Amino acid sequence: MATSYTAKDITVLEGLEPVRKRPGMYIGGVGATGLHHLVWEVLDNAVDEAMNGHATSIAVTLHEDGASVTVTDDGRGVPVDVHPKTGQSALEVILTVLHAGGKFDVGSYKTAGGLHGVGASVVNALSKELVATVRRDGFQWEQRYRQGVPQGPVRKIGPARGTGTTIYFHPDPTIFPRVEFDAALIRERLEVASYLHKGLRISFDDRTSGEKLVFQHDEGLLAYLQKIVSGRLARAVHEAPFALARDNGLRIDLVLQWTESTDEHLRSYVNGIPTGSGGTHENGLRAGLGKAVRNFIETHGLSPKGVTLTAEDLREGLTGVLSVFVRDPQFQGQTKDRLNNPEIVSQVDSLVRPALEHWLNHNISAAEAIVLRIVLAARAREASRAAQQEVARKTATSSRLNLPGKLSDCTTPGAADSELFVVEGDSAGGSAKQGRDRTRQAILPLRGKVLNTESASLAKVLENKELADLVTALGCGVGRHFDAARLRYGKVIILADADSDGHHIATLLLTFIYRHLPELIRLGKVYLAQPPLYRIDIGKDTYWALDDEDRARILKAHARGRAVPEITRFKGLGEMMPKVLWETTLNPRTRRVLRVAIADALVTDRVINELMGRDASARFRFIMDRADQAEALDV
Ligand code: 0RA
Repeated sequence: MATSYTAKDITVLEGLEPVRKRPGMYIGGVGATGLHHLVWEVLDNAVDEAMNGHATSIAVTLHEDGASVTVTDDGRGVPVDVHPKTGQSALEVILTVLHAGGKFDVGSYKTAGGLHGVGASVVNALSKELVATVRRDGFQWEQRYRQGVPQGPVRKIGPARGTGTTIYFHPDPTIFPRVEFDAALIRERLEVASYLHKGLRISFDDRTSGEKLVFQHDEGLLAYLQKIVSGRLARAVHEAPFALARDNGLRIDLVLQWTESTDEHLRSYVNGIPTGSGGTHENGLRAGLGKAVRNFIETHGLSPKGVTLTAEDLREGLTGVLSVFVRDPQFQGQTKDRLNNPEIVSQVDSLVRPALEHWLNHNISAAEAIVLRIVLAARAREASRAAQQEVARKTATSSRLNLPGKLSDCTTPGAADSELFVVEGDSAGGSAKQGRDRTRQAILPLRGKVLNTESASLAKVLENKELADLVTALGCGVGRHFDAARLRYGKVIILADADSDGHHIATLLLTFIYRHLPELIRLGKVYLAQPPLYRIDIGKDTYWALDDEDRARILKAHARGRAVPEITRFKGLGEMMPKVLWETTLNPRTRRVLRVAIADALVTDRVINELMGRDASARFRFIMDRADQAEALDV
């Protein structure tokens, strides 16, 4: 970083008009993702100032309107002195010149080129209003902008103590169709940043809800790992996690802990940006980890008899966080969340392998517990493979004979508009069977208890008759044998009572699908039926209410000045006449169904984990909320 810094150091590249003309080119779109990029951009600048050792604290405010944000840091303050030649201050240059951040110095990690690190000028160009405030040299300075255009020079507005930069901005509604920030998303991002940059204090003042939070973690990634592991309700198989922190050439921070959970859970970041689709840094980690663990197992003669360890076995139950800082990151993939720099593989590999092997050799009790866990994974895999093959064999020969006895199939299975209703309970199943359109609607009643599959292996899960029947009826196989092309229905619709038992069973089914048939959700095939809870008769008219709120709404809208409404509460689907069930819940023309979507795989995964074993209705509410967001109402 230069010691003295003025406007002349910043290369002037181009004006801001292209940004307003084609915002998508700079922030990846003008939807919610693009909108939030503006916050990440301003935040990244403040975090950079902290990473370079000049700031210790960042304060983020989401204002009451939910449409404007302020980010303050206690760094050096952007220089405001006007350069004699250009007539501009560094502040103005940073805010009006594309790609001028003063961040091209060696040793800084700005992510030029991608969706991130496009510079504060892009935020400015896309804001109907932006106010920059700088504290330095004993004074406070301010400059105001509209749509990237300065409304005047930098003004000295009074004395000030300390130093720092504050950016207030309100995105331009003529660019963004919907200017409404998601407080939860911002909160999550800030929390993660506080883990990735240990010691950094980040406060969040959410004035849309009145919530005030402070994130600060002196233990950094270790604290993050602890939170993830306990949030997943997974027991660690060894005490202290493996931790690696290096900063020569490549800055890398890594923590790993093996748990009893059956899947692998790695969160990775590049320059503080989540890389949900992994990439070369994750590949390097897997390579280095594989070699270190195998080497340890071989040197100590711990290889199991009769089963070979796969790469997946080595990582079963592994929970970890990987953060790397890469000079010129190239992001790839539809959502630009996969790192593509090839050189990173060997760099990460060659840092991880020796460090992990050394750690295993010096933490023998942890190492032994890990090897035990790995061997267990291999043996369980062998057992589960046999079970899966059994199911696959049954599905492959899926003639009528092999379908579950209690399935009332439709006459056109396999058609795009065919539907499988998974119905709780026999009597409800009976009504559904009578009320349905039998050409395209199949009914599978579930009698017994559905297993809580959150922490069960696939082999165990398939021992559950109800779930095995569901898999057989679907015809698409499960786990590694999943094949969407063999799916026997266009939609899978869960139909459960509108009470807490119904919610519970729907949650268990969704958990099973989310864990073992996630493709079904990704393909948008899974739905929740919306049976009514009340029948409301007013005079000759009949209305159906999904819940108490709906009931109140209907009464308010239709009951005034008319006959006394007659309200019937359904105790369960079973007591609904088949015709009524058809009209309210089954008939594609009149019903409402909610499509289940994975809004954010990480969040969903975490929330399902956190909520399992607790209040069933809370869990259900979460999933319903998510389903709502899919805004896919069937008409
Ligand atoms: C250019 C030069 C200097 C600081 C900064 C920019 C700076 C930028 C941002 C963006 C957010 N917070 C910031 N804080 C500082 C160095 C100034 C000096 O040498 O005193």
